[in-house]
Amino acid sequence: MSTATLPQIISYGHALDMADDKIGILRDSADAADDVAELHRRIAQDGYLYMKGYLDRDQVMEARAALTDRLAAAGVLDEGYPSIEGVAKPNSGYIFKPEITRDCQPVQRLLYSGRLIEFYEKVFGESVRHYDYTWLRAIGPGKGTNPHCDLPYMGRGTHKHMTCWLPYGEISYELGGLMILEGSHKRMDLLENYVYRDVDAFCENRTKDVEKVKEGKWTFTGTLSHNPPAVRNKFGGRWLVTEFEPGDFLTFGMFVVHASLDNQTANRLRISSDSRYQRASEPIDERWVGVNPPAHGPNGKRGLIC
Ligand SMILES: O=C(O)CCC(=O)C(=O)O
Repeated sequence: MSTATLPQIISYGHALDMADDKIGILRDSADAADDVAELHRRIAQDGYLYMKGYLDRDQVMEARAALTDRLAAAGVLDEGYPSIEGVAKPNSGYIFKPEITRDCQPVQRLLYSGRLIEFYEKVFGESVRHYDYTWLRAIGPGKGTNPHCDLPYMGRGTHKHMTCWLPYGEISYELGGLMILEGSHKRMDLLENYVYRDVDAFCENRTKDVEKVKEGKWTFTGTLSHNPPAVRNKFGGRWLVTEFEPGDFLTFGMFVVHASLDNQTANRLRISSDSRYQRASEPIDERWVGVNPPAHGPNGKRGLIC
């Protein structure tokens, strides 16, 4: 696919620069699915693998149906439409609902058994452990996610784990999927003062920090920037985008800068999950383990003397 036919891409309220050296298309690695050495080469080089059509489309759509039923029960869908269409109520905003994945067997099966787990076993070369927490996003019209790396949110165990971003349905440029900043994982010169900071760590000898934590506020949100074009100008590389289909997934490491396109539809929700996988032999971040993981709540906070 050439970038010449791309519509204007908007992310976090900013129009991206559409010049060929500033925007590109995610590389589809489905062709290398059975060649582990090549997958490793691409992870090292690109920082990500976009596996187009790798998963069973029907299984993904079954998971979508289960999720949209739960979104309907949670009262966030417009009742004038069949729930499977995922039509948002007006002003629905950015809906984050990890809890609806917990007892949702079609989602649990899709993400944590079968083809996806076998894929990570192949990539990691050993048994795989996944986080028990599943980030489920149903993003209404408006802004998507701002540029960040994942490590600040999940860096207390291994740093070699991977995120799997998975769309539940077709995601056009208008509906707004994930985008990756090309080569950003290699820019440790620009990342090192940002990426190792833990969003749940705070200075317990600083009254202001302690007050914020008590009020349930962040002292550091993990955001790298609110301005995707400015991040690109600083890091170089291109923002890499695509239109997603059910069966696709995009996986990447903890040091890759990514963000999402804004949802420019009138009323559709963009439904996706992000889940995490690591080598079973490596330490795991305790915030994401258990039936009801601590996550970024009070039990996830860590006081430091700074
Ligand atoms: O879906 C999104 O908008 C953000 C997802 C994300 O940041 C992630 O998968 O790490």
